[in-house]
Amino acid sequence: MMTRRQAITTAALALAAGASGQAAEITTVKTKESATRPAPVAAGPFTLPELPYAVDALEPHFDAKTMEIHHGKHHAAYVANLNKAVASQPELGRKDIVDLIKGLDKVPETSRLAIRNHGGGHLNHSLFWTQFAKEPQVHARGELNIAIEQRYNTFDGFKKAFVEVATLWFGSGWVWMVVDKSKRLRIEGLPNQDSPYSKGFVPIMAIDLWEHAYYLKYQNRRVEYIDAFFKVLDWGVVRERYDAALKSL
Ligand code: MN3
Repeated sequence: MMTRRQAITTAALALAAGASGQAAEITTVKTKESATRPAPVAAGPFTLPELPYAVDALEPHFDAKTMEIHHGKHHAAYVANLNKAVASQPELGRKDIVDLIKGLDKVPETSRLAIRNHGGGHLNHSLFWTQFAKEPQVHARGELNIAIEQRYNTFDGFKKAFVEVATLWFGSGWVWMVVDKSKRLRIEGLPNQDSPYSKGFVPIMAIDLWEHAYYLKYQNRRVEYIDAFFKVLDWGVVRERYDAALKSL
């Protein structure tokens, strides 16, 4: 299924390629295929991003079944409900998800809570999947490591502080590593699907502490889940996000 934006891009590519070009042929086939498929539930401008690895890539730390349900059901539901929330407001659907969540206070009050919850859920999970790797970089490097050592003395000092907040976090929510407006690193716990972007922070790493993220494998053993999280967290990605955050602030 193509989103409206993809459809526009595809149409533009077809025009650019011309009627005899190879790209135009491929486009024709794709259009025919998608025309025969049933319309998905709550289709709209926002789409579920694919996982950047196989569902079992993070085994044994994150099991395939949890990944499948977490991504394919939970994240998909946030996307579907976000599409419902913007269905009557096409101008909101045209926004980038980060801009939409950054400007939550400008969203009409009637749909603000739905967008905060489901838009936040979509954005948070999109940031979550992309920070892991099968063979991750297990230690921060570069400017990020310097900043961590300045703020938390050592890399392990940071981890200890983060684990403590994540372990003690009460109820559904996320614990984030963010960069604040003064370009300082902070650890922030936020409830539900609230996003650091709505509070003026730039998130660079996060742990999902909703039970759906770990209960199937770890049940009430949250500490083991947090430990597993750090086994697959790719500090190379976190460093890239940190460098980008410094430029954007
Ligand atoms: Mn989740």
